[in-house]
Amino acid sequence: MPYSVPPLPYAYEALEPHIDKQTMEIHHDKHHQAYVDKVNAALAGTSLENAAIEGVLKDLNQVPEDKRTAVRNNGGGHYNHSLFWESMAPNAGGTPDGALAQAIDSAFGSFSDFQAKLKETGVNQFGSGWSWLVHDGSGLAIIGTPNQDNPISNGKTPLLGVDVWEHAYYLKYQNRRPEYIGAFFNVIDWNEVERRYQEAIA
Ligand code: MN3
Repeated sequence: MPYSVPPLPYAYEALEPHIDKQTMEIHHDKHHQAYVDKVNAALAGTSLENAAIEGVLKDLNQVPEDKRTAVRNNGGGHYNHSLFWESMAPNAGGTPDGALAQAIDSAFGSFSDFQAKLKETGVNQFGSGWSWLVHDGSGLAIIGTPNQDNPISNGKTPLLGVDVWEHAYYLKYQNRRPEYIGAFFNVIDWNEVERRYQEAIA
């Protein structure tokens, strides 16, 4: 089965005013669709055409060499955006609680230190990429990745990612990436991030 773009789990305008409707329409319907079309084209006719995208990205060396860059970029784009839509929700934001809140405090000092580091990593990502909260096998960490690379290709589990490609914010925020990342904190679905954290430590 070729990959397909999952439906957005809320309305395009649901994240207003933090993320605007037009950005969501273009980002979900056009950008994500383009990644899906291109990874499907790259994997068509290979032994991986029915493989789950997560497994493909965990070991990119299994991808035929002449398809590997296309799969890394576009398969990564598909996987990253699928996570991204689910990491946001209307009437969300705030702070995590329970075990995840404790893990954040112990890894970063405090929730506001965590916020500052996720933001700084996104602001300092040169060009296009992502800033991630990951579980690296021993605990929580924040890392940046260029382009559509994903932490799973380096053995880490992504818990939360903020897309810092210009297409994620330019219509509303233009060059103000720090402001966009600040606004992103108002739409994080901490229940989903907590669910991923519990899965990572299970
Ligand atoms: Mn994007």
